Amino acid sequence: MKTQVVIIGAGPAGLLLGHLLRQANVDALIVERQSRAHVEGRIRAGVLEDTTTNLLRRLGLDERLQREGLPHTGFSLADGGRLIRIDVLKHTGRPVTVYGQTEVTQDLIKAAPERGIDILWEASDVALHDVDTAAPYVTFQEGGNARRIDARFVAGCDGFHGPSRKAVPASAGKHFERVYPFGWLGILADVPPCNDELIYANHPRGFALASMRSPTRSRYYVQVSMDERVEDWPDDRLWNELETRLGAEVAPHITRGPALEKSIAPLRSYVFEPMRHGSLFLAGDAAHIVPPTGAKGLNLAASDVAYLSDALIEYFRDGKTGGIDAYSERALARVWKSERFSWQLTKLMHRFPDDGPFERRMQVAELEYIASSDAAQKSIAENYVGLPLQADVARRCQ
Ligand code: FAS
Ligand code: PHB
Repeated sequence: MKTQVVIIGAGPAGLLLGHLLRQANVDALIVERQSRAHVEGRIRAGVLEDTTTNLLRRLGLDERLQREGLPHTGFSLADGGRLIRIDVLKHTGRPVTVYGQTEVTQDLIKAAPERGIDILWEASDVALHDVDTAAPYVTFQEGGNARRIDARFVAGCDGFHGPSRKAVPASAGKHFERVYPFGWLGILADVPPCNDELIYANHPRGFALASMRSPTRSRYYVQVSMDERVEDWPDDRLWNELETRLGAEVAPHITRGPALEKSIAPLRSYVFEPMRHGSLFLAGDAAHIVPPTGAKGLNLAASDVAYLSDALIEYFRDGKTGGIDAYSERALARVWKSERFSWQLTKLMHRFPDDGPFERRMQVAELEYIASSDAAQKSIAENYVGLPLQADVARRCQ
């Protein structure tokens, strides 16, 4: 098989890229390891920046998002039972939208066939070849048959554990990583949310987050140590812990119900540089990971793809290489600012096992400062709604 861009991975990054390239008549093929049902069933992110919703609107794939997405003008930080509301609309003029990554993925997959986007599901042993040449190719097994796709470029959108990043020679790449000494135990339940907006809570027993997917479906998280297992957390224990950590004001509004999904996600900050090697471009979790505290993971994948699609379209339409040559530097500039915000909010809102009284006093002082300073709240707000894309790319992505 031959195409212009072969995309590895049918997560948000790969699917958005495939749609944006197709819309500009650039040929692309998506190769995905899992089944369609597996990908469509994943429960992950919940908050979209307008960077992401703009891309869906530009693709004409925001009909369900407009109908079911929940615009949020703020969120709260809770500490010692006190809620500090960050009014993102007042400080930035922009809202965020609560709409699950699951829904985004389903919308993009559903629209693929009618738009001539081929997704090869259940591809195994995916391997990248000759990425440092102008004629790279990808091999894989599909239904027991060995397959090969030749392309001009390879887009590695295969997440943290995929093969693309590993196709970059060790001498050509740099890793930056911080692994956190805890994870997030998440529960999804068909119960009404306890609050109209998200609440991030710092409690002596650890962090908790009250989020949602719709007026009838809630998503909650508690910080747990890495030696804990989902089996250690029957639903009642988790609901009790959420009531304790979210505080006496919120607890009476928590409605309990059976878990539709319950899982523990590890937390890490990770960046791989550069995000391009020869004919291979990395986008999304294949190149970087953030702790979900800042709701940046999915949105960074979208901003990477805004830059990458813009660059590849320029190359195939005008034969220019300015965009692809600038891709890594442009994407990383936004990635590092989101890494900083996610790391800072994680440090502020979690209890670290090695922290002592001084570190706790720093958290208290920072929360006190945020509660009393418009400037501090504006800073958090502009990072939470998403820092701007480079102006020329932003204009084309509207
Ligand atoms: P993805 O990991 O979503 O997609 C990569 C795709 O590549 C997958 O479909 C995978 O099957 C495929 N793939 C992997 N190896 C392959 C191979 N060898 N061949 C072919 N295909 C291959 N972000 C938030 O903002 N908020 C959250 O609450 C949040 N919760 C998360 C919970 C979990 C458990 C995880 C793992 C991540 C969470 N994230 C969250 C981050 C998440 O939303 C990512 O940022 C987002 O999925 C990134 O999208 P992609 O880059 O497309 O990567
Ligand atoms: C979610 O609803 O899954 C969610 C929301 C905000 C975050 C992380 C996760 O920061």
